[in-house]
Amino acid sequence: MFPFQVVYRDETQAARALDDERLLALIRFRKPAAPLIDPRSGVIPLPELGGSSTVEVWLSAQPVRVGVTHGVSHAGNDTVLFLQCRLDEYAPDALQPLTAMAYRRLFAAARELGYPHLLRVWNYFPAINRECGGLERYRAFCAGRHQALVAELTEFETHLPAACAIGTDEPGLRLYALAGRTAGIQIENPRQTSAFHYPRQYGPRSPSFSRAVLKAWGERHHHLYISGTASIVGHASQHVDLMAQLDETLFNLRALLAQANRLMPEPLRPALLKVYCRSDLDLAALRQRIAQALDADPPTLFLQADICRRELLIEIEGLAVGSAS
Ligand code: 3EB
Repeated sequence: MFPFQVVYRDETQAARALDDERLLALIRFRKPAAPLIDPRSGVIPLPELGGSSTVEVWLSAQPVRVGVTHGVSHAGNDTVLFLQCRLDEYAPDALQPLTAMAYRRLFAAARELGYPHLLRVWNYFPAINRECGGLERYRAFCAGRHQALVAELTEFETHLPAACAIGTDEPGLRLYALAGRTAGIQIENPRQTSAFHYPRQYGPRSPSFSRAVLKAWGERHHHLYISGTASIVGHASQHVDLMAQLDETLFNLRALLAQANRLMPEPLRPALLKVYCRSDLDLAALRQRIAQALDADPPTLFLQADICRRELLIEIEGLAVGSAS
């Protein structure tokens, strides 16, 4: 059995979702209206493209316990823990120590509650491409994350969570994470240099994440948490044209799925995608290319966002599932 499932719903379903005792997380996509009260409720402050108003709903298979520990809000069942933390930035050039602290808190809360394995982390903060104190803020973020992960993980290069790091227009560093009682399997992409081995030209500390994490939640129930994937081959960004970047990104996603499928009796199926793009676009054309390349038409959410390299126009992350019978 899967310990939880993730679905997209129309925003009109939000109130009903919050009444459900099996709700692990409810994510809205827009400007944050009110401060967080419910530990299960979060905001990814990015405009949704395409005219619909979507909420992301994480539903647990069992009853959920909620709380706040070390400033981290959390909701968990017997198997997984959803965590979130939002920190104010006290200075724009202090993102590194703030990020390190946020990660330390995530680990402290996850460990204390008995879910020591971070499987997936979503990172959002403003002005991701701005230079502050001589360093691009994305690179400062990477330095802080690296500092915390080196300290917290006993085996750094083989137990990195899957991740994405996305630029917003709203203040505050927001981290969302999924943690498990047991570890997942780190998957790297044969077409791409592992991000934790990127050369120094991309910043003083390499981005500490894995391309995907494969998690067996039972003999026949697998989740693949797919990191933000972009038009990067080796370590270099490819193409200036958006559609060419999309096609390269889809090649990367296919290669990543194939790599994970080597460990699977039956192929994983893409179940949910999130597409971040810098500008508003012809979504119909994008949807068509995605469906064609992946031979699947999973629910897909399009968000307008800044990507962590200036030249990148699009990034895709998501979830694939395997439930062989
Ligand atoms: C890349 O492949 C593109 O820093 O957490 C993708 C996914 C990217 C996660 C992160 C960055 C991150 O390097 C950017």
